[in-house]
Amino acid sequence: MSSSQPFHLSSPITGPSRKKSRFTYRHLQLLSQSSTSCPLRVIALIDYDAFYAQCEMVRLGVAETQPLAVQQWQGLIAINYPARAFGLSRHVTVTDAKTKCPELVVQHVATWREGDDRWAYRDDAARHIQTDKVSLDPYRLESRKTLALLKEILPAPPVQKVERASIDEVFLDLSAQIHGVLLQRYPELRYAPYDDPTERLPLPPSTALDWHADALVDLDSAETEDDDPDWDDVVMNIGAEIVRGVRQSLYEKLKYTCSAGIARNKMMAKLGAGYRKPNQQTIVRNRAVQHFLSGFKFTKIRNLGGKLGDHVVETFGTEEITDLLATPVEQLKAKLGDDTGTWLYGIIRGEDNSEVSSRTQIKSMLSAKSFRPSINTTEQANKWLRIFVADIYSRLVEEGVTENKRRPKTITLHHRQGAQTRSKQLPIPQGRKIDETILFELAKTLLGQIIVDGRAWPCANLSLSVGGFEDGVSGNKGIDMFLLKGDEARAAMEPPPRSNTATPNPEDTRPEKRRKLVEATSIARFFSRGDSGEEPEEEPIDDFADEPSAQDEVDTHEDQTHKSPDLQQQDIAAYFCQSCQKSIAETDRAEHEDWHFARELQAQESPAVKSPANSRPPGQISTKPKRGGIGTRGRGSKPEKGQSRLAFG
Ligand code: DCP
Ligand code: CA
Repeated sequence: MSSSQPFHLSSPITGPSRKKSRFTYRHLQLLSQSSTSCPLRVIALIDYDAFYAQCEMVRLGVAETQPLAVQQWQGLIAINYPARAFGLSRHVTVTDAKTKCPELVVQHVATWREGDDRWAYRDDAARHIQTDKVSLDPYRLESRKTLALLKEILPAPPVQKVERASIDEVFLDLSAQIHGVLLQRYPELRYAPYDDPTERLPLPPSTALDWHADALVDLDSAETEDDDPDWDDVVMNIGAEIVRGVRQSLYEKLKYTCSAGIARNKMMAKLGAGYRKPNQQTIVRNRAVQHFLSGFKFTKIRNLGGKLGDHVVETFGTEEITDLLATPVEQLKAKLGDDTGTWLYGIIRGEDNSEVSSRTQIKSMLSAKSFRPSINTTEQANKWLRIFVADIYSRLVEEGVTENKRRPKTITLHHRQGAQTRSKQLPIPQGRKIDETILFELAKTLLGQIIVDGRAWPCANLSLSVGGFEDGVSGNKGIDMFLLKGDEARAAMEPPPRSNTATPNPEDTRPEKRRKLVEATSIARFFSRGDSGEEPEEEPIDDFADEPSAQDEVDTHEDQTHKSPDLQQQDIAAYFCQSCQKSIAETDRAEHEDWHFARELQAQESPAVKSPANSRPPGQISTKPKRGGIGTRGRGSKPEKGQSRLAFG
C-alpha cells in the first residue's frame, strides 16, 4: 500500500507552521536497526488475560462466558473475567467464591505426587497439600505454544525481536518491521535528499490516524489532538496495527485473548498494557507520556518496586512521580549516586533504553516446596528431593538435554529454617549423561552437606535448582565433543585464533574470564556472543513457571510471593549489589559482577553508554508492577477529533 496523499509542506491547521518533521533520515535508519536510541522506536508488551484461567478454559473447552477460577490448595490464583464480574478476586476463598458465583467452575492446578512419574490433574489435590507439589507445567507449555506462534507470525529475525518477560508476558520490538512498512507505504522516505542523513523528514500526510477500537492515552497538556501527526504517531499507529493482527491470530489459532501496551519503550509499554483489560490494546503516544506517567506512583515502575523504590521514597518523602519531577537532577544524583540519580531522572520522564532481548532460552529451573508443618527427617526430605528431581528432569528433557542440545552446569539446594536460608551448590559432572539418578545423588549430597552443618531440622522449605545452562554440540560433533568441558568444547568448535589475538599477560592476575574480556577487541563482541552462559550477555531468562506458587511458598502474600522473583531470591543466599541497589542471589553473583565489569569496559569504549539500570543486569529480574487502578482510571481514553479515526494510505 502506498500513500495516495502528497506530503504537505506546512500545517494548514495550527500555527506556527512546521514545514518538516522533527525526525531525520538518520532516525529512520536507526529504526531499521531496532536501535535503543531511536526516537521512533515502537515496543509492545503482550500480557495474557487471566492466564492460568484461560489455559484451563482452553484445556477443558468451556464456553467463553463461563466463570472459571484456578484453585491452588485452599486459595484461588487466577480468575477469568466472567468470574471477576461477580466480584471474585485472588483474595476470595474457594467457599466464598462459590457462594458469590454458584455457577463457578473451579479447577485445581495439576500436582506431582510421590510415586507417580508425572504430574496429573487430581480431584483430591486440595486435600493433599502435605503430600503433593504443584506443577505449573501445563501453563508453561501453553506459554511456550503462544510464544512459538508469535515467532511464526512475526517476520524472521533479525527483524523479529521477541522477549519472554514472564510466563504470560512478551515484549516485542516492532521497530524494524515498522520501518519496512513505512518505506513500503511512503516510498518518498527511502532516500535522503543530497544523501544527507541529518536532513529532516517531510511531514506525514495530515490525515488523522485510525486507531480503531484501541485505547489511546490522553495527550500531555501542551498537546492537542488537532496538532498534525508526526512520524512518531505514524509508527505507533502501524505498531498498533501489527499488534492487533498478532492478537487476532493468537485468538484464532490458540483461543487466547491478551491485552497489549504499545509505546516508545518497555517501561511505557508495560504500563500501557495494564491500562485497559481484558482483550484490549492501549497506545501511549510520545505526546502522551508525561500525562500518563503523572498518574502513577514511581514505585509501580519496573525496577522501582523493591528496595531501590523504598529508598527513594524514604529519601524524598514521596511516592508520586509528579513530586519527583520537580527535583533537579543534581539533587537526585547527590542523594542516590550519579548513576541511579541520572537513571531515575530519565525514568520518571518516560525514558527507558533497555533492549528487547531476543534471547528466550531458559537459564535456570527451580522446583520448590514449603512445608506446613515443617519436616524433620532425612527420609521425608529425600522424598521431596525425588519429586523435585522428577520435575526438573522432565523439564530438562523438554529443554533438549537428552539430545545434548543444552546442559546445566550446576545444581543448588536451598534450605530454609524459620527466616534463615542456606544454599549449597555442586557442579554437575561433565563426563556423563544427565539422568534422574545422577541428579538425585547430587541432591542427596547437597542435603547431606546442609545436615552436617547442623540445624537442618525442622525445615520449612526446600528447593532444588539447576542453572548455568550451556549449549551442547549438535550435528556431527557427537556426544564426545559435548562431554568436553564448556570452554574446551567451545575452543574445539571455534576457528583457530587469528594472528593478532593477544597473548595473555602472565602478570595479569585477573580471573581468566575477565582477561578474556579485556582481550576482546570490542565489548560489543562480548555482548553479542551467541554461545554459552559462561560470559554474561544479557539478563538470564529463568524458567518462570518454576517460581514457587503462592501457597506453595510461604503464606499467601498474594501477588508478591508468586510473582516476585526478588522475594524468591531473598530466600536463597543473597548479597546486595551497591551499583544496582538490588538484592542478587548469591548463586548469580559471579555472573552479575562480570556483567558490571563488562559494562565498565563498554563505558570506557563508548562515552554514550547508558546507566546500568537502563538494561537489566543478570540476576536481576523485573518485578511485575500491579496493574490497573494505578491512578489511571477514569482518565478519558476516548480519542478526540483530528487523530482519532482515520486511515493512512
Ligand atoms: N499468578 C499466581 N499467583 C499470583 C499472581 C499470579 O499464581 N499471586 C499466576 C496466575 C496468573 C498468572 O500468574 O494467571 C499471570 O499473572 P497476572 O498477574 O498476569 O494475572 P492474570 O494473567 O491472571 O490476570 P490479568 O488479566 O490481570 O493479567
Ligand atoms: Ca496476565
